[in-house]
Amino acid sequence: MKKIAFITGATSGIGYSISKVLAKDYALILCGRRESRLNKIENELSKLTDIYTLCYDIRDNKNIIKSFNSLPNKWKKIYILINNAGNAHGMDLIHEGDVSDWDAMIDINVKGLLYVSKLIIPIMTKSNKGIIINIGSIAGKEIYPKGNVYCASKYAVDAITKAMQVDLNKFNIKVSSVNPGLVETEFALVRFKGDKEKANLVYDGIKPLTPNDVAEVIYFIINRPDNVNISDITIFPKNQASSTVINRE
Ligand code: NDP
Ligand code: 8X3
Repeated sequence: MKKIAFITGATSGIGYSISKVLAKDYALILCGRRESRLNKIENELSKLTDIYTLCYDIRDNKNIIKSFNSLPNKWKKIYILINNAGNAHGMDLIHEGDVSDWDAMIDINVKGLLYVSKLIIPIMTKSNKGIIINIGSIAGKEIYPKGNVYCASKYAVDAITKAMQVDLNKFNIKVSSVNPGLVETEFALVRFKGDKEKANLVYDGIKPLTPNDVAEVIYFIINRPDNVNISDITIFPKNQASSTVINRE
């Protein structure tokens, strides 16, 4: 079997594109909550490589552990971990935010990433090799109005990436952080709870990144020579200069 890549949030957007790009070279463990999507993607990509799907909510550590333990031994030799699952929930002034949105962002974007990493890193430290790529965001580099808790969750991802780089350095594990600006996925639809009009405004008048643009950068990072680690990369669409400076036509 090919080397194994474990991808969280593989059911849509960036995670799905990463799965397609990596299917050429790796066997894939694909995770997400939407089982029907996982099955569809498995059907599509199993023409290219071996696929194993794990269906869980990344907030539920017990279930993650159970799913992970259900993997056949040969599937546990994970070489690449892509911590991608995550979303923004709501966009409100700090004192007007919904507490359940805050919980979702901290529990999914931060704690979920930690739960998964805690299971997979020991495999890498034991084998003294591995690549971890954490999907952060420009929101983890600069705060923007009403971004508050989502930004906090992505600043946490940035800190966790740096902490991984320090703690895992002696284990020969490469850790990278990929920080996109505006990418057209289901992200805005989730943030605005299905409100298509609001979601469309996010990309109004610009040509946003596609999820494939981000996946190609990840492919590039993975395929650097053994002595090279891309520590941190920020990717914008051409029309974007920062979280708030966006050239809309
Ligand atoms: P999508 O909404 O298209 O994809 C999000 C993915 O995360 C889905 O596969 C979803 O799967 C998974 N996910 C969400 N919540 C959970 C959960 N509770 N348990 C398990 N899986 C979950 O958005 P993107 O592809 O844009 O987002 C991917 C990553 O990129 C996120 O971390 C996001 O913060 C980051 N990002 C996105 C940007 C953008 O502009 N789109 C820019 C910068 C960073 P399912 O629903 O099946 O569980
Ligand atoms: C997604 C990019 O600017 O919508 O992380 O927060 S932004």
